[in-house]
Amino acid sequence: MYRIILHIDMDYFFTQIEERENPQFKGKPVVVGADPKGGEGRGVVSTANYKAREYGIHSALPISKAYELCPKAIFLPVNMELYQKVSENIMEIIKKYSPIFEQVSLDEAYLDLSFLLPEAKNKIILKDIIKSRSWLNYVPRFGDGYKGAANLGQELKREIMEKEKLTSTVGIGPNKLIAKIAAEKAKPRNELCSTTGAKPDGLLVIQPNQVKKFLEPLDIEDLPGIGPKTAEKLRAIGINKIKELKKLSKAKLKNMFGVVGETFYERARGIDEEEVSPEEIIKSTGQEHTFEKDTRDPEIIFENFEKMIKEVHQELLKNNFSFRTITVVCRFQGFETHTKSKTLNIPIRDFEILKKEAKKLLLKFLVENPKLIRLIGLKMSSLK
Ligand code: TTP
Ligand code: MG
Ligand code: MG
Repeated sequence: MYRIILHIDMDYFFTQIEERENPQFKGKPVVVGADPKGGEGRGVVSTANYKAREYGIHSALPISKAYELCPKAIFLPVNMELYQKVSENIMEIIKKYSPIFEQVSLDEAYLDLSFLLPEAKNKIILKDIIKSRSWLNYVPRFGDGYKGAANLGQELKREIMEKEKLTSTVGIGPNKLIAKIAAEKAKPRNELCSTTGAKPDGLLVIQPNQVKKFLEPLDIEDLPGIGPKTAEKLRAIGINKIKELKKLSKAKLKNMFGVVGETFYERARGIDEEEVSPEEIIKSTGQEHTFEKDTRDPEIIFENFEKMIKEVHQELLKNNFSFRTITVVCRFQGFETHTKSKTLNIPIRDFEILKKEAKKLLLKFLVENPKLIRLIGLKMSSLK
């Protein structure tokens, strides 16, 4: 089905909020994350503003490394309460722009804008959604089709700036995949948007007939789902660009990467049927814990892990969610990081099952790898 999807993501979110609250930080490198403790700190960077990124600092980097790269940066603790409040305010603004809204993280959301399509009036599904509110008034206000979507996107950015004094980036395309990549490419931190030649100004529209030309020159790691490990395997056989990835058959990709390989085949061609789904507002929840010292002491490890299981479970109950997938993260000495997951047949919320499955996963790490452990994490996803 022909659709128009918008993706919006706030720029350097946590640090931009800190800059807003502390105008004296403007123009200086700012890092939000764990305490660097003069270079001895053991946690990671949550995010860095663009000035700090010039030094090579980015999300998930060890805070000690960030300190080494730029000791004069302003290092701030994570003020989650503030960021959450700002996030709520922003989401309230975003969801006014379409009846079909999905929040994917604190600073990111999708809107289905298909009601702007000239033929939308005739579509029964859309009619139903539109009935309750006068979404079709948006057509005379913004214009229709992709042009209308671009105008709506600009207006959305402007309203967030006016009310929250924060910049954001918008991507628009025929599906979630293209909208997300478009937003990534339009980020003001990218100096040049190589495929279009346009200067990224925080909004990029990719129409259906532009998808192929937009995707093919991009790097394989620009494709959501292809991380450094997958990319390494592909680069080993000479595949670096999406255009090159398209030479591999579905069977070959499945052979190399299992079922997800098939999605790479679709994605390389800009195909993504996933709906903007209002129900799954939070897709995952979890926690991480970095030990004061790398350890193999089962008492320390499991005491922290059980505490984490309890807290994450309580968070789920509070939000009235059940889960299907349990993921355990283990970071060993030297920052080597591994994850293990278990997906259940049906969504549940039972504490005992969670505890049993999560501990089984962690135990596997301990059995398979003799190294000291630096960090453990627990994540629950496929939330309902
Ligand atoms: P992102 O949207 O990934 O990053 P960002 O908003 O900081 O920068 P960009 O302009 O590139 O979008 O993440 C949103 C926030 O989520 C980020 O400000 C901090 C938090 N976060 C973490 O705490 N840890 C992480 O590893 C990542 C990726 C994000
Ligand atoms: Mg962001
Ligand atoms: Mg984001």
